[in-house]
Amino acid sequence: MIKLVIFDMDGVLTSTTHEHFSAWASLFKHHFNLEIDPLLEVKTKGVSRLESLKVLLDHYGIDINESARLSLAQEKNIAYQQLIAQFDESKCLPGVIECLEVLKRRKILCALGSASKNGPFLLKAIKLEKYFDYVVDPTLLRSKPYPDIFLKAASHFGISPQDCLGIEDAEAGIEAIKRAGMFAIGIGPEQLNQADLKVKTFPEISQKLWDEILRGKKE
Ligand code: B16
Ligand code: MG
Repeated sequence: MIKLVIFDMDGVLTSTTHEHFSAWASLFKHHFNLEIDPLLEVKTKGVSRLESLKVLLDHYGIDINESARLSLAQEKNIAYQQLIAQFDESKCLPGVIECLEVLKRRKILCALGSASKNGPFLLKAIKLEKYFDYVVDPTLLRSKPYPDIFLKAASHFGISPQDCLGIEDAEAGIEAIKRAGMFAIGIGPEQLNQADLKVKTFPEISQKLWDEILRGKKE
């Protein structure tokens, strides 16, 4: 029986993928005069800021020290925050509010399990804060695909991972949910083969299907 649902942010509640990637693109143009390949976007999805930077630096064979990395990551974040400054409730992805209402009616706990340190800001901006019982702080935890973020949410409530469900749009995130021993819903355009259930958008999950999933009958 599912007692806790852990939501990812980017690609699940709202989409910030474009904003993250354009902030990286301006940074690489400015510092290295490089146009970053759009195909790299998928590799930066769901992983932490520093991991995303590593993916891009490794791809272009750029070797810089730790303090230069931290400074680039900080600069990227300033650019990113400018791009999301005007986010409001119109940025919620289709069916998100209806899904949160279903869970609230059934008294199922909800947590945010995002790799983003901007998660609390976004949750407030898109007016979903009232639906969430807990927000995991990813600061000291290992980045997805490690299961830490999902396990932290479960342990906060003392709920067994098998009574938790995670919802993710990225390969790294689905792997993290499965490594945590939880039921994984994959959402969005990617294949996400490891997911227990894969949908393109929330409205695809009917009331009947929610019933089955929440009762743990959907294997
Ligand atoms: P920040 P999610 C992830 O969000 C993004 O998909 C990823 O591109 C980003 O690097 C990461 O958050 C960290 O974000 O720089 O704001 O701390 O999918 O885990 O909600
Ligand atoms: Mg995501």
